[in-house]
Amino acid sequence: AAIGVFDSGLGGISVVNQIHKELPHEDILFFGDSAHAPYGTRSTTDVQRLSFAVANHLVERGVKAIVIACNTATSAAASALRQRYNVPIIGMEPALKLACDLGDGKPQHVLVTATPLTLREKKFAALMKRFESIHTIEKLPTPRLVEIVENGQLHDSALVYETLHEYLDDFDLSSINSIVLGCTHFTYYREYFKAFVPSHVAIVDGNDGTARHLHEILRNRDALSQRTRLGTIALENSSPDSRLMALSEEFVER
Ligand code: DGN
Repeated sequence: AAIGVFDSGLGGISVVNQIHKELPHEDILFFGDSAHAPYGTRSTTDVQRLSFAVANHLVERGVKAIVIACNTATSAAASALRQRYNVPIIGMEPALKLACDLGDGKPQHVLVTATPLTLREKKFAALMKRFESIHTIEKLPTPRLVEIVENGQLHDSALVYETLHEYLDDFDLSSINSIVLGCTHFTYYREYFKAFVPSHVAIVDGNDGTARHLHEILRNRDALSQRTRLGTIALENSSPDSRLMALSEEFVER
């Protein structure tokens, strides 16, 4: 059986790529819900309803696990999904722990970028609570970075830099230790962020941690593929707009 992966749109393909690196013999079925993107500016109940629709589809396709390759859908729906389905549900969260750990015990100043929904949900508040007594954590909702990916404008560097200016010019970046890319769409901006911020600022995301977590869960369940050939990556999208499929194919690293 394949591993099911979904996102509100195309950001989750970056997680697919990381899973394929971590578990090269697994088949992966990715579903991008671009017809309903973005999730990040919707209400929690809306995102729950949409997540259930996608998870139902993946379970009907017989997947052995579901990775919610979206911080937003994880915040809103992961625990509800876990109650409904028997397959393991692997979620994501902004990689705040990774960012704080980079300081080797020294207090860190961390800027967390994510969607508005992720940053206002209880899940993120609980995560922040674990670290804010020692570290300085600032939240920065950056929903336009989702739109640029979904509109296929990621190569428009003038637009990207203009957007980064809008979001980041109010911060004293020289005092920041790291920026967390707390939305799977943002990982495509890694090089832009690197070029934009002072060189001492680390850029971290949760893709690697999610792929390793999935690996561990499948291993514990004895559910890893025993094949030796390379796994396949299949892409699906809810949008009838064929440009989104073409864009999806560009993101995937087979
Ligand atoms: N890719 C999603 C995330 O990681 O939060 C959100 C994208 C969106 O729908 N705004």
